[in-house]
Amino acid sequence: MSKIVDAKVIVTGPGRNYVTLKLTTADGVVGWGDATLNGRELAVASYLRDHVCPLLLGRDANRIEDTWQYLYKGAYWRRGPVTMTSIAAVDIALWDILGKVAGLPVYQLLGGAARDGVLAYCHATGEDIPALLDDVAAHLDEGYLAVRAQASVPGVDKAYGVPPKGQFYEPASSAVPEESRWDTESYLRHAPEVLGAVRERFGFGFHLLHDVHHRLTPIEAGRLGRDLEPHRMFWMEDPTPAEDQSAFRRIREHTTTPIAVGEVFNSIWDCQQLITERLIDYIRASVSHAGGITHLRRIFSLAELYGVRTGSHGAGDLSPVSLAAALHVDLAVPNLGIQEYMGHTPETAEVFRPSYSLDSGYLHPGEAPGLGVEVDEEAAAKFPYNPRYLPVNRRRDGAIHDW
Ligand code: GCO
Ligand code: MG
Repeated sequence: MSKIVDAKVIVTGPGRNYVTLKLTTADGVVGWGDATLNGRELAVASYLRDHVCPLLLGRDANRIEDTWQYLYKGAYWRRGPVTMTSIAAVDIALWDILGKVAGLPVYQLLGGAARDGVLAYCHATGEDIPALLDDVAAHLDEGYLAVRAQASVPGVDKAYGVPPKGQFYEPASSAVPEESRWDTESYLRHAPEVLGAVRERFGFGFHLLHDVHHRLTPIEAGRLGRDLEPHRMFWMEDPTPAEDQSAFRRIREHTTTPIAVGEVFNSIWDCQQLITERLIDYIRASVSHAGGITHLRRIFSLAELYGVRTGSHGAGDLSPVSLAAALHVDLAVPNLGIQEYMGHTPETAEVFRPSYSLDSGYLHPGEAPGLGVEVDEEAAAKFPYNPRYLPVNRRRDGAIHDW
């Protein structure tokens, strides 16, 4: 029995906002969990501080599954991003503690490495096609074997995935959501041209990915998928709003372009139909939004049964604690597809010191016991929280569209 004696929530804004949970056991072992929910950070901080931390004190840190069930079933009100991010943070911190106590990296506790490294995909972006091609070239030179390509869309200001010149991509950029205009027809005409230009210039010797960011209807997504078939995509991500699971059947009827979805999912119930009916090829749930290592593993096991591979969300709005947790799972599961990796800002690196590494396009979580991430609380205190919201998308007529 190793009792939890302290539970503390740290809110910090090193370049962007992160919420981190710190659990300490009676033996002085510290575990870290990521509780960041982009744009709704303080709701999770409060859920943890006000409703979860008091319940953790005195509990046995080793009883990870029991704690998960206690928080999930015990709340009565199930699922939802705030609840599931909070449970995830506790779960991730408990796995970190278990690894540190055992003196083993978490992936060893999950059954050991099922591969030598985790295939990573990076983000390439450009204001126009030539700029995108330069960025793809730079990433291929860095050794990446898989590249996500996004470019501006004619007539659409502030296209998803494209940063202002020379800046790191960070969509949650202002205290009130920025508004952008969306034009589906323009996007549908332009996207195949963009991805075709990438293949024309660099060939087929690397994996090419694209994120639609939930903006199409099923039939539009079917058309896009078909137009992208000559470019042999690794996947087309989030083609339609993710909560409508049966909609994916319509996309499937029209295209062989592989489909990935899941970054907004919180539980296995959000993707049960998608997986069991084989409507997708990759499940992209994130460890810190979908109930932590315990629950993500359950989702990935269900996916394995149906031939669906994994592709964990790894955007910069998940902290390095989250990325480390995802990498331990990635290394151990049999059905890994790929891991998103966009890195973090230098300010973030002042607060979080991970031991994962990138080599020749593959990530590895490292051999440090637990998750292998150190958090510098003094550095965290130097970066105050700044409210930042994701943008809102409007169509030409002003109606709200999916962002
Ligand atoms: C991705 C995602 C992110 C999200 C972000 C929202 O594929 O990386 O789409 O860019 O927009 O995580 O907070
Ligand atoms: Mg995405």
